[in-house]
Amino acid sequence: MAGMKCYGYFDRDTIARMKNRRATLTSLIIFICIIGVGVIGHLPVSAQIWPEPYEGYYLMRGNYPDDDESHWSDEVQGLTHDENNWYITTRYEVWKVPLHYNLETFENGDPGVIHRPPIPSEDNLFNRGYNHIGSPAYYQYQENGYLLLPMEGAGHCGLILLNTRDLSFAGEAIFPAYQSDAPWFAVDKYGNIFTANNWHDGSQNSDVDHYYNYTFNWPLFVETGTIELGEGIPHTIPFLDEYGIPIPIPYTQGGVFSESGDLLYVSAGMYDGHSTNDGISVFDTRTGRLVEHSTNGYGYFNYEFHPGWSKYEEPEGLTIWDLDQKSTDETGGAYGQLHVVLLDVDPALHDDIYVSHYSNTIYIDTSYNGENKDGTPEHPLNNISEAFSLAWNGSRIELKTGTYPKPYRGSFNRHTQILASEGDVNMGNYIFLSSTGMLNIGKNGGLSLF
Ligand SMILES: [Ca+2]
Ligand SMILES: [Ca+2]
Ligand SMILES: [Ca+2]
Ligand SMILES: [Ca+2]
Repeated sequence: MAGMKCYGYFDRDTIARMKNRRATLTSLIIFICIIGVGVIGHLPVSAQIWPEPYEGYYLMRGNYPDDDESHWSDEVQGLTHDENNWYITTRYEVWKVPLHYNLETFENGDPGVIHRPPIPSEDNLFNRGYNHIGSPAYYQYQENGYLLLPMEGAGHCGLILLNTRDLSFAGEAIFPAYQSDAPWFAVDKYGNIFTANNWHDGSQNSDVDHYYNYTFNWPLFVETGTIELGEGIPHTIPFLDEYGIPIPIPYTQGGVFSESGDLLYVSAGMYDGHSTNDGISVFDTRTGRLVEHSTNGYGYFNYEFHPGWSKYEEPEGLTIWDLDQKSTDETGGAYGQLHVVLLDVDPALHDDIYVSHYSNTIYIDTSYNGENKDGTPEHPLNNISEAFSLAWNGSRIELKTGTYPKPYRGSFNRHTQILASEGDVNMGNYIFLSSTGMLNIGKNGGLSLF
């Protein structure tokens, strides 16, 4: 059975049946292994098998760059990526930076690095009525990659499209008048564009409590070069709290969908003071409701920023890119899955840049004796009870090879994946996971280990 994968999905009825029997663990192991052999075989877990992916990228891993003043740190607005490159926007310019570069030390002129304004040199942003680029999005249509830049100006805002291969201009479109600002773009898997107004809703001075959905006619664009935007259905989407009540989020700065499209991450805030619901908000796009919000200065989903005097720190854009499956050489030292910009505005001086990195994975190592156990790879927790105390919907718990005490006493009902890394895991002689083994726990199910 070496290398066999074991998977289990336990709904409430299954758990109830299991708890009614004394031979709970025996049933559990048999159930897991039957599913593993009969259904999964040796295939990796995929969204087809697990419709609820693990996209809760909430565990703060660190900052990199970390309060760094560099030639690209002035007025940074956001970032996105394709398979091999970062795309970073500042207020007036765009950078293309291959992933393998160190984000603190790369230079303009390094091979593969491109740095330019978003429109042809004979023209300029101001002549087109723009004074600000927001946080960008990336979309591939057919063979070509495109960078979508939200463009703001006095009285109107628009979209500029660039070819990612050389950041050359590919097209432009203007939004309807009610769209008074376009601080960020999030693009879904179909190429539809989502954005909020910056802080007012265009018709009155109320705080923004919604964002907009625009269709983009990609076939027409490829055929004719014309960008045709339409109103998506629904076109206006409210930000809802966990109870379904609309909430304002003024000063939104970035937005990105998780790969499945199930979650929308939104960053918000302003350098000159705290605003309502600033930080990072995460919405379930199927219900529209808030499922997680970052904390400021404490907790696992820590996005620490200090607006107002004296630091003037401002949240900016964000992107999702899984860098933990790549080597440090490939990533230039970047890590995690969610990457969020924080700009340390230094008025009249050069701004400093932070990029905060977050992960869905809680690490456990029974042999770790160091301090500051927080579930990161550098400071892992020691046992699965500690991990269950920390775990959230959409998390993963990764156990380093070893022998652990009895797995857990109690029940657990968060959507989590438990897996072994590197080698076999023995949990108290009750549960064994091979290096490719894993347990998957559904959001509405539950797991009890006794
Ligand atoms: Ca600083
Ligand atoms: Ca911004
Ligand atoms: Ca500052
Ligand atoms: Ca500075």
